[in-house]
Amino acid sequence: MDSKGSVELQPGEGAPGCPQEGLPCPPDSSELVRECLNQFQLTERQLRQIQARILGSMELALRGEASPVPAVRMLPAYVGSIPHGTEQGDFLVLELGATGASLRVLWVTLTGMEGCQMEPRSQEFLIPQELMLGPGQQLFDFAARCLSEFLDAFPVGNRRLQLGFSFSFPCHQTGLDRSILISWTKGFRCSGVEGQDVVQLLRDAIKRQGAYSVDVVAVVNDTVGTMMGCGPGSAPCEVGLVVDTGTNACYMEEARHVAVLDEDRGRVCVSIEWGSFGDDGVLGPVLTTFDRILDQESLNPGAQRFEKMIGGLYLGELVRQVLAHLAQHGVLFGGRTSPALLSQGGVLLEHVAEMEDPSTGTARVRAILQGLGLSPGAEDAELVQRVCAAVCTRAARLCAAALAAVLTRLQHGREQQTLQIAVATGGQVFERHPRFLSVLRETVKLLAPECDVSFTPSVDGGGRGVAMVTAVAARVAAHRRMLEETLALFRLNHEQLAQVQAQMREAMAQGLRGEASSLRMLPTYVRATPDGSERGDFLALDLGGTNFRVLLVRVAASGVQITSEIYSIPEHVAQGPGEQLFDLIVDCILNFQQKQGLSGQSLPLGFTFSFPCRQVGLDQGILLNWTKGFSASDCEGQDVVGLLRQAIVRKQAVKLNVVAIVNDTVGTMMSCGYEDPRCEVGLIVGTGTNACYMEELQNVAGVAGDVGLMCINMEWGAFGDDGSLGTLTTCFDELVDQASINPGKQRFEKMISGMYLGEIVRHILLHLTSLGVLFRGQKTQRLQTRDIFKTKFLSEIESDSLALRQVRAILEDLGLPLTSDDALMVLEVCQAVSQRAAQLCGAGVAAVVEKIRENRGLDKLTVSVGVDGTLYKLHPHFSGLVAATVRELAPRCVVTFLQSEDGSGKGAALVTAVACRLAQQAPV
Ligand code: 0WK
Ligand code: BGC
Ligand code: BGC
Repeated sequence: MDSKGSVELQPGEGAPGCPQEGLPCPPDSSELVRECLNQFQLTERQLRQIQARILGSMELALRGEASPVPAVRMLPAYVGSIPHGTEQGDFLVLELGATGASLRVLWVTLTGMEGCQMEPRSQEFLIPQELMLGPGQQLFDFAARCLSEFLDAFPVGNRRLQLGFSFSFPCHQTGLDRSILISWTKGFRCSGVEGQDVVQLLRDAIKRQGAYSVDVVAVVNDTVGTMMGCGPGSAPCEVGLVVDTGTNACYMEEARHVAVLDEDRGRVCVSIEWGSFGDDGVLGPVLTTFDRILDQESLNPGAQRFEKMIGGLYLGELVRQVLAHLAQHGVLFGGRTSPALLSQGGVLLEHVAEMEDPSTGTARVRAILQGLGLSPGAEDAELVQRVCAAVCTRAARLCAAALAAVLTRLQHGREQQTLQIAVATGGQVFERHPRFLSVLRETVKLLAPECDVSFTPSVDGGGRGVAMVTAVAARVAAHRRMLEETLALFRLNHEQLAQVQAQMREAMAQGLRGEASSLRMLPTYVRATPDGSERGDFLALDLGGTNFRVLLVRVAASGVQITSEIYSIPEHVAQGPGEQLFDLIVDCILNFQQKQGLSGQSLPLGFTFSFPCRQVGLDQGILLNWTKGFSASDCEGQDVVGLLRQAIVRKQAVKLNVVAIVNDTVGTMMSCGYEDPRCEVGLIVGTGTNACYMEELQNVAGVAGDVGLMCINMEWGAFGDDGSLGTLTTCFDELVDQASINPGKQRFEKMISGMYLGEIVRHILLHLTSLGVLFRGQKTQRLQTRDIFKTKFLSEIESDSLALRQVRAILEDLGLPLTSDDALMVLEVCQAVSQRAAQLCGAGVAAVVEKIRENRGLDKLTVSVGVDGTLYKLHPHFSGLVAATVRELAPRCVVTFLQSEDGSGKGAALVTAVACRLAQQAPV
């Protein structure tokens, strides 16, 4: 046992006392016969070594550690679930490569009713040899011609048909309908196909044929079709074993053990491609001289060594080689040969199967040999039968060793001591060869005694199995189409985003001119960003985001120091009497002062109030309307600072000196502007969304003066409240708006901000569930619960580091019964919703920076944007998408986004500090 656990097969363990190939053989004919036949004898020890070696290679490949020349390939087949028999409909199946030089087309009708099966109608087409070795396109055109010739017999009309492509060659599958051919095997070697997607080649050929509209929705390996076609009434098969012209097997592996898959639950079908076992030379010691000759003369020398010892394409050839050898040594047929005996392919599987069949009398054997141009004596027939038996028995025993390795792998994978398993078998060797299955069964019992294996011949060669997979694929494809149709509503192109930018520019101009506009463009009376000379201690309040915060901000030469406390505003207070809300705010201030030892002190206070306010001064702001789930009564139309002062009086608290009320966008701009004087835009993308920027005073109607700048709070959350976003809003946006406490309001905000994205996703999931696309169509109570799908889930689900399995964990916590396909679709829904939000936000920022650039008549503008808000900060891709959209829509602006570290409370304190500084400098 070497370090990697693989077993070295002991050389020369063939016939006792027989020298290896190339050494002279003694003249005695019976000795010669014995030496020939002994070469095909495998000891139990050798079979166990082959079993162990195949198991080792399987587990290496599953872990993705396979050597460059993988002994076995372990190719995931993207078939996760065993069809649940409810599949129904008419499906076409095209089989290529399973039975050598023939192609088969089937029409399979699945009734969806257990035990009620309609006989598939099929037609076989012989593939001309030159097509198997010529340009690939010709082969696929031939397949398309056969398909339409087959369909000519059916009343198809212009019905769209779905086809499953059974392609029996080693392929890297990257999806149910995408499969790259690794290498041809068996008698095929067409050019221009290896490394290509064989589904696309078939689709192109069907299109060139142009006779029928056929969708190729699935491609499967013949072993998968065999496993899936496991006859009704028997235990579902979990292994598919094919011994036809070639040989291979597939089985249901635990998904978590397949390294290339990002899966930890459920099982996935893996095509082993064991035909290539031994291509790394490990079978050397048991290969006979005849195996080596056969391989040298084959289309693919050195490849598919294991297959060439088992597959029906080769058994006849091996027998021919041995018979020719014995004849040439005068042991058979009186030393005479025949063209058939000396030419490749002269002896076929059906010859071997019939001759080897104990029930076939010597007379029949001799007749077959005569058919091959030989004149067999009486003894010849018996010896030929022994040769056939030796070759086929070895094949069956080798196949059993490989199957035993699969059974052991299943035991390992399922951590089971014993195993009860159903194996579906398919292929000519099983159908034609009388003893193959019994030798296989016996040897499996010997090599895997703890496994109780039942063998179920697959009905109609796996055609029904392929149809089942096609039905599942058709369902998956239909679901994908419905998902794409739904998400297409959220995909905004450049023109649409440029349109939003232009509409926002227009609304900004109207708002600044004081005309009707969905953008109120509120003057904030903040005329300057901090110049660093501000000093002092300030209290700051920060209301309107996720948390209500009270802050003590110390502005000193050495910088700004902040101490803060977070308080929660319960929903019933945010939506209760205004007095109660402001009383709670004062209680928090008092609590904070007490904790900070500031009780009794009256520090200048800056109030970040993140709602639309018409300011008539720095310390006076009339609340226009609540947003973001707030609706406290008797506040709208009131001066918020007044309401705070009244509460201070009601609470007999020391007279707090409220100096400034600022919007959180302004606070954020000021806070970042303290570090970077180029910061002239404030952006919030959190519970709500909004932006402010430094506008030329001359452009602001209703405010005296036309020199210098003034910060404008755009209140862009309300953009589109005039219906101008109607072309972009979806039915899901309408549902969210209708269910909100301010229907028809804040439409732009409701497509972008954290308070709403989760709800948009939830409505899309409900819609897709009602279409049966998600969660098997089961609408759970929880999914129908408002706000159950938090926006933070989008950030978690879309994080690159989160594998699908974690996505599933989040969704299962929501009590959603889901498959891995569901998890993937939920991820795509989240991506579509957050991408649209980020792009719309980017279009808004592009409108603002372009406005500033044009205001200043600059060819190029360099500006910074101060940003805050949970969604912007926590979502893995949001900020990047916003920046990309701004680069696309405002290429003449170099925009730096500065994430605000201390929130807008610091900004409010700085606005207060500026106001205090200006007040001190103001001439008395
Ligand atoms: C933190 C700021 C605050 C603002 C909030 C927005 O200090 O003024 O309202 O960000 O983000 P949210 O908390 O709504 O996610
Ligand atoms: C191919 C397999 C196929 C097997 C049986 C082999 O040559 O590589 O993909 O399953 O033949 O048809
Ligand atoms: C408010 C704005 C605020 C924004 C971000 C919106 O709902 O109307 O005033 O700036 O949310 O918090």
